[in-house]
Order: sequence, then C-alpha cells, then structure tokens
Amino acid sequence: MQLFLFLLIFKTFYNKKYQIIYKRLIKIISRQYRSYLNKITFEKWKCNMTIVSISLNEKLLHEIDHLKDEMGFSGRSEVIRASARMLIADNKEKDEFNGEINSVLILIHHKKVEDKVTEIKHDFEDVISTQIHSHLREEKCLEIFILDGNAQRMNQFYKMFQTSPKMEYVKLIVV
Ligand code: NI
Repeated sequence: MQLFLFLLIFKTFYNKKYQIIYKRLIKIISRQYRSYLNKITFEKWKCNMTIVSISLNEKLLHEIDHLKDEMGFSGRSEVIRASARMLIADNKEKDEFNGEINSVLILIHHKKVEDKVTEIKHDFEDVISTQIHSHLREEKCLEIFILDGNAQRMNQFYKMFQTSPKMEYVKLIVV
C-alpha cells in the first residue's frame, strides 16, 4: 500500500497539473508547521513573563510608539523592557559611587513645580555647591546643580527627582 502510494506520488509529481496541487499542499503543511513552532516558542517564552498593567499618559505612550517604530522594537512591551533594563543598569552604576565626589545634576521641569524643587533642594544644601536656574521655551525651567560631597547623599538627591513624575528630564553626571 505504501509502495503504491509512493509510486503514485512519484508518477504524478512530474505532471504539471499535479505539481500545482503538491506545491499548495507543501505550502499548507509548512505554514501549519511554522505556526505550530511559533506557538511552542511563544508558550515557552510566555512562561517566563508576568503580565502587569501599567498606566501611561498619552504623551508617553506616543513617545513609546515612536521609539518602537524608529528603533525597530517588536512591540510596546519590548520598549518598556529595554527602558527598565537601562534604568536598572543606571541605578546600579550610581549605587556603586561612594566617598567624596563631584557631579552635575541637570533637571528640566514645568514652571508650576518650581516649589517642589525648592523644597527638595533645601534638604540637600550639604552637597549643593552651585545652582543655575534658567528659563526655557514652553514655560519650562532648566536647573543645573553642581554638587560636591558625599556620593550617597548625591544619589539620594538624584533619586528624589528621578522618581518624581513631575520631572521631564533628570540626569546625573559624575565628573
Ligand atoms: Ni523657573
């Protein structure tokens, strides 16, 4: 029976009429196989992931979509994972600083939150040596703090702004 089938396939394979059918069959089988493989890898990959819900404002979401398209990320989740990895690496690097150091902290925020910055600033006068305050377009403020002193205190100062959703830009540069 198997030999018969094989001969039938072999005989019909060189017939143009049947070749189309074979090609279609091969296409269907390979497509099925591929989706089966994809499903397995996806299931396997999904096992290591936890789904969390996060809230983002329109502006941030728009920026994420822009990054996704521009940098070729496969989805929004991938952009957020990459950002989290960068933040973790950055945080680790900052945690390693200790002793007496110099650094520069750059902030950009809306005029409306100036009071909040002043409030935080007053708690860290022991590390602030110079402060430059300037106004940018669209009612934004630029603050440059030149810091001198204990690295851990500087890190605390930096984290106060880094974790604040009101800050539009926060960067600490150790010099
Ligand atoms: Ni201002």
